[in-house]
Amino acid sequence: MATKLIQRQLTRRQILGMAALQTAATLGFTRVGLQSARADEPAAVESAPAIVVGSGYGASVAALRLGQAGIRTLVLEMGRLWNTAGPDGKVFCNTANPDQRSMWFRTRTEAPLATFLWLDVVNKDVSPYPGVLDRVHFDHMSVFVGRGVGGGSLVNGSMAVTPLQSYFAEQFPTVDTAEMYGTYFPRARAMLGVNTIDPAWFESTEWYKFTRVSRKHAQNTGLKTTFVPSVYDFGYMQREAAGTATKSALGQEVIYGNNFGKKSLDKTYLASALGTGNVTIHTMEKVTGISRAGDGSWVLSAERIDYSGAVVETKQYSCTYLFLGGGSLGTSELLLRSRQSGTLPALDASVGAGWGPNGNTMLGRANHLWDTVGANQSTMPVMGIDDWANTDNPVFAEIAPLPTGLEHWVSLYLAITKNPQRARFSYGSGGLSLDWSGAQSAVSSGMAKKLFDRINSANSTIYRYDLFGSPSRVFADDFTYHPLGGCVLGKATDNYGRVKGYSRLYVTDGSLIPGNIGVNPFVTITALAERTMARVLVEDTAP
Ligand code: FAE
Repeated sequence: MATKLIQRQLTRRQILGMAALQTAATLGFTRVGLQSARADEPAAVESAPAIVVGSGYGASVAALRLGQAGIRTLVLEMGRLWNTAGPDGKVFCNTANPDQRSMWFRTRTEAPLATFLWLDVVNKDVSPYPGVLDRVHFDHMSVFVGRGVGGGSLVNGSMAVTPLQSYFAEQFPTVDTAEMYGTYFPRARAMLGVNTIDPAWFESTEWYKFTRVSRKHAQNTGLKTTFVPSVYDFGYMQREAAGTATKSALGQEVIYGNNFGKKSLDKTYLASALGTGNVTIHTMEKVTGISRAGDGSWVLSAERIDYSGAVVETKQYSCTYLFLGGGSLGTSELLLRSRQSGTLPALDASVGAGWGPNGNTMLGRANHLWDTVGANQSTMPVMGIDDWANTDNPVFAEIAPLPTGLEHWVSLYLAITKNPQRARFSYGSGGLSLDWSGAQSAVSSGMAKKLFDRINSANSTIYRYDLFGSPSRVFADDFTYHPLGGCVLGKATDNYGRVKGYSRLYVTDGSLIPGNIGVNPFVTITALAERTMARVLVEDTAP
């Protein structure tokens, strides 16, 4: 009875939170909270007991658990709130017709697939705007990240995969795996709204023919495939297919946002966080530096930008507890920049180290003319080829869609390889740099090649050479969707994400993961953040 009541209250709280997000968007606020939707609210809250930087997975967990503990919390997010419809009546644009909403201050989109039949038909000119997807370029690696309230959850493929317990233990030898798999992974999956596709529907729908074809080719090679869970609502997707719901995953929407169907963080953790009444989000504000005041409180400098990217205000905030959730790039940059400027001199030497792209490599295979993959493809991947147990060459390859609306005979994959190479971030006059090399990427593509050479050989097929720009490029190993590391758990932090050298400073995002986790990472990031918050709220915030 009591549990039911709590559940009902939480749901009502979540609804209130979502309403706050909606109202703020409608009125064009840059601050979102249950109180901030009121017109008589005083100007910006400049100090709060807790501040969370960013609003991706790690940040959203921190915001919710702080809010539930009754701690007034401010979330600072450099991107916009994605909840107002553009002139076409939609919040987000799709991959076929990208406009200014697609990319973070670009004049042309930079999609992962550069070309089709070697033609420059994928990318489009757009006007600069705080769009939802960013591609951050380093010398030999570029990193895709989400920008906006919800971070990567706004642009990702929704694959909600729990890593193999043995590999998690290998990567995190100091973490109690029984507790992770018994408590924090289940908690994360429940909060994220993870669901699985109905196998019968999967076998019959035209929208996943591309996956069934890739599965057949894997089976012909003697390889194992596995369904992967998702935070895209498969009930909604079935209604899309039946023509009773507006198409989103079946309407070529994904990397520039989904208008429907996806349980992004603004629908789950962040809505619940706002529902506590203790959490306020400031949007379009980038935190640029961290220092410590004489009384031990944290002082943050931030720049508020407008939709042209111009800095319209420089702000200062202060707080007692500071949680960094800017993602692998954002958190590493902030810490290194603060050390460089002399405001955080006691950071551990390992800050910036332990970075990896989760072994990402994308590639396409050309199928036989009779092996059609279907003109209609869902944008949400639901299956992977699981060859991780192959100790000579461990690879987990997600079967990715290429939804063009035309038959193209392409089987596309995002391979996650067990690439042991790591790199280090540093901060200097040119900003953040990363010493990842082309030779380190070649380790990932070499592993992907070993697996897919076997698949091609078993099916008498070849690679596609036309998808990644230069004339004969097969393996796109120079970009990643999964930036991991830079502030590794147990190295730059203690075993719970407390930053070494400082008290009441925490990291809760993907920078804690040492470069590779073997599967798509957001469930792991969420579960680790749950573990950190459970510990910190008991041990560090007690009166
Ligand atoms: P993240 O979600 O990146 O959030 C960081 C937030 O902080 C962003 O909103 C930033 O704008 C903001 N920020 C950064 N610096 C600052 C600052 N200085 N001041 C204020 N705000 C700041 O962090 N993972 C999966 O598990 N499954 C998938 O299917 C999947 N598909 C993907 C597809 C794409 C196209 C992309 C780009 C990623 C995909 N990922 C997927 C990766 C996943 O989204 C990513 O690992 C998480 O979003 C990382 O979570 P964090 O909490 O580390």
